[in-house]
Amino acid sequence: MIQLAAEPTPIAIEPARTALVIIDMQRDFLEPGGFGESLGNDVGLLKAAVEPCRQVLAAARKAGMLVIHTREGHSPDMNDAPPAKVERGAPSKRIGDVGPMGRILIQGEPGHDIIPELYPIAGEPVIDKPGKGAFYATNLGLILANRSIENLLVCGVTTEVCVNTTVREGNDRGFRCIVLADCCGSYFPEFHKMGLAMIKAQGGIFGWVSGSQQLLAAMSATQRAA
Ligand code: TIU
Repeated sequence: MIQLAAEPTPIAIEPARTALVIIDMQRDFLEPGGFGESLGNDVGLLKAAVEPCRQVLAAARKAGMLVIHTREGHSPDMNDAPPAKVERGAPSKRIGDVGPMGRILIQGEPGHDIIPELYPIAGEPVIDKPGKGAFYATNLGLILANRSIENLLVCGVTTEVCVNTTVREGNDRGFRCIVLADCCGSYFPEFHKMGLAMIKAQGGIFGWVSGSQQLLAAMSATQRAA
């Protein structure tokens, strides 16, 4: 068991029943010229999450933990893109428009791909999702059930949008969701803070909040004890 320091309480998790879920660490959100910037955001704000994610990813791989990556986006024909999403707001470019990294948020385009630092390796499921939550209209629940997963360590962007939505979906499906705070990022520092606060409030109403260093320390303590 990994004895993980977390808020509002410590939590014990069994590595074989735990998946690391890395949400939407795509060029479209983290690099200039993609979806995030088209919405008027400073994409540089998400950079701080990359190195903690990289360390956690390396540790999870070494421990043989299930690693799952997600990507938000749509098929090239955009049949899975709700008009209400595509037409929303007044972005400089809409989903499906051509930008410097290809068509915005479209599968197969450079911008839709995961950043090189966190690139998936063979055997790691990559979930393409049309919505903000990773369970909606995907086979994530099936993959987790088939592996008898009970706990999700959640990283990625953005804290208050796709991370929060996925944690709420996962919590309702019975998973213990533990968000690694420094492995997440937002275009709005105050939303990052509040996005985490609302997960762990009320005795952990949606889940737990921990951090990369707490997880790494807990994992090495487990290995030393073994
Ligand atoms: N805009 C924003 O904060 N996020 C998204 O649109 N998607 C994800 O969070 N992945």
